[in-house]
Amino acid sequence: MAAPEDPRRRRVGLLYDERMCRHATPDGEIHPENPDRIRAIWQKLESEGIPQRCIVLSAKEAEDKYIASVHTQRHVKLIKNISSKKFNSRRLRIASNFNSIYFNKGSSEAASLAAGSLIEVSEKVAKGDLDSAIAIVRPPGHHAEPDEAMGFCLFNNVAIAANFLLNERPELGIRKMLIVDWDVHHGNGTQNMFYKDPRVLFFSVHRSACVTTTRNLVESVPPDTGWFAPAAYRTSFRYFRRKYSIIMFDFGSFYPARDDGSYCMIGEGPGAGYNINVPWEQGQCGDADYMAVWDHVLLPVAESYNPDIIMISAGFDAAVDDPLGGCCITPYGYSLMLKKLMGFAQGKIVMALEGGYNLKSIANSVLACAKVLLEEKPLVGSIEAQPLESTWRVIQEVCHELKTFWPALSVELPQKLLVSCRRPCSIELNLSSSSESTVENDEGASTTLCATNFVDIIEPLSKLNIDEDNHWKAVAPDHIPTKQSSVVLSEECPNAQALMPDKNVDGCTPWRSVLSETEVWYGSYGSNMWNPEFLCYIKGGKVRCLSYGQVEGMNEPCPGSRDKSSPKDVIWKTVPHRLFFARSLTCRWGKGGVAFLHPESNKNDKAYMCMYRITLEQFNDVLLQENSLHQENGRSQGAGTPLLVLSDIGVAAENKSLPLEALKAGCYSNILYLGEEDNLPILTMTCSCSEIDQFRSGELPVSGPSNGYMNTLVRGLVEGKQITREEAIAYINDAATREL
Ligand code: Q9C
Ligand code: ZN
Repeated sequence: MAAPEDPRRRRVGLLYDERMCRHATPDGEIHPENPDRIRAIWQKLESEGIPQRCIVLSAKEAEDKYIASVHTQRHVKLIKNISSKKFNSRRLRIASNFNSIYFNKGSSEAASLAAGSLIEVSEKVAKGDLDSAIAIVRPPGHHAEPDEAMGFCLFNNVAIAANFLLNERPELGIRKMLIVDWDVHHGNGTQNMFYKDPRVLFFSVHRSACVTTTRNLVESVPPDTGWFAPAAYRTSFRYFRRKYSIIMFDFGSFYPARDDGSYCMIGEGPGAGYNINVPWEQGQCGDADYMAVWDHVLLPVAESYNPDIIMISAGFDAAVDDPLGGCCITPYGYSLMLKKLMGFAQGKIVMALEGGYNLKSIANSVLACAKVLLEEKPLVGSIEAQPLESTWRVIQEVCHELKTFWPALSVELPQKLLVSCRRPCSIELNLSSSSESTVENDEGASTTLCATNFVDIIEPLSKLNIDEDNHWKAVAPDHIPTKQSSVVLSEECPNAQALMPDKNVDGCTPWRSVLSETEVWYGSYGSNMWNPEFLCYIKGGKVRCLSYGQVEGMNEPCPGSRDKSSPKDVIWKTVPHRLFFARSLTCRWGKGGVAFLHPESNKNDKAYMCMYRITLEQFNDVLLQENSLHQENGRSQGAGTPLLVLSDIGVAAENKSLPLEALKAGCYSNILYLGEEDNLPILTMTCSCSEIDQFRSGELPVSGPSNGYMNTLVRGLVEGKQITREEAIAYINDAATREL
């Protein structure tokens, strides 16, 4: 609490309150978002004597009316009351209705304190009582939507404070604010709350959830390597992987797995141009990538916008060694990102903790930021790597999207950068370490190096010279992709490994390695048309966590495939088959029918199909999961013989369909051969021909899709850019109502 004697000394507010540690999992279950996070940060700052150099504040609960400025009354009431006794019996069930949320007896208070803390420090910074502030709060806030808690977030702390300054304290002169969200996840809640508001420029850099069609980027496999010739094919597969692993391996979903983190989301109405998303196409982004985005996007825009205050949704889950993020920002990187923002808004900066799950990484990163705000010593450190090739591509897309609003973004990036190389990344190192592992941070060691001028330090970044020799050198295509995806996986479905067949077989069983050399198109015509949905069968995951339209009973986790690498390509096609809905209850979708394709073709019918290029090994794993056999039957099934081998494809090709005896208990026991694309067979799974008769006779029920299922189908079709929403609805309705 020491009052600063030196009048030039920066007045930095530091807020921490032990009461926010009372929000914890109800049953003591391990969770990344746990009380130790803020304790670890506080202890680190104390051990470095930081609190003594700051103005230490404690938390106040936010008043309901301020929270209700961005949340619905219903949501405020729920979160405020969820910890009370009368919710004891319902708390667990209510939490399970939200995506990635838990509640206990301390949650209501902690949530109000976190929001109140942000109001408190923001007001003081806006007034000028403080130059800047760090609020070490939890639960985090940026995922919280007006009427929904999600992603470990209950109230949207930053949005509440931003709204407070703009609407409740106009006399403080805050008319324009910049919110920088550098948490590794998209700040969907904050974006939403100010989407039409030009007074808030929202900038988020995050890993992307959006699954883009890579077809235009990916060459097709060279001709005359037929799918039936695995040996010949191998060469092209290797070649393909080497060439394209970069753009493919992160292909898939990253929380929150929605499409609103896209750079196309630029704001609406008067807010158009005031929403900027920078979605990374892959993990591994680090200091150099963030600096590139700062230099080429954020800073030029901030310069023109000239905000009155900057709020940072400062998650530290893009930090090196974070168990969820997969990126690698060092404490020095964070300090640079922050330092570069201090040139705006007269240095009025409010930092709010969001995510960040490696205790050591977050403690060291916050420490580095605190030192920057205190401005006591010049920054010290260096950035070794160069931005990834994909970073320049993303920057280019973002600039293209926004240059009409921000002329400063019109400058062409040097062509050289766009065809640049990628750098080596210590990804293996990062992934093998958990939060318990020792992290040698360079904070202490590097203080011996001393730069006198800030410009000296950032200079090397602008010179990021491209080493032509480095081209593709660091790709390491054979192991990066799978390792990278397994990080995401373990978060999505911690039990995935346990559910996997073959779990204790070290290395690949022979059939797996053979079938992994062949690729097929898996044609999906149901919920799997929506990419994140299909990726559950590859990466693993709780289906319901990823989807919006949550459906009752849809809580069966998918173990994913043994080979978790993403589909190599996605394309759409229509096929002359009848789509229909049948069965009235499934464990995965609850009430309502599921999609089937009539096994026989009919030239008057047309069904949309989203085709994923995967290996035959993966197809086998998908087949098991789609038939829900991985649990009851998985061990013997998976470990023993595959359901579908190369010669079966030949049989299917001849007869157009192939019923699989081993799957006859499942819904989709019949393999259809739908032709070829790029010399690869197109396969799908549906019911058997005899079941068609049973559906017709009423022996087996025919039933339209439930609302949730319908939503997923429409989403898949619309996001696949095949048809409009209206057309999609009409298409599904027609399939659901026309007589079989
Ligand atoms: N399918 C923040 O960092 N992941 N939130 C759950 C379940 C949730 C992260 C995955 C990640 C939330 C503030
Ligand atoms: Zn996060």
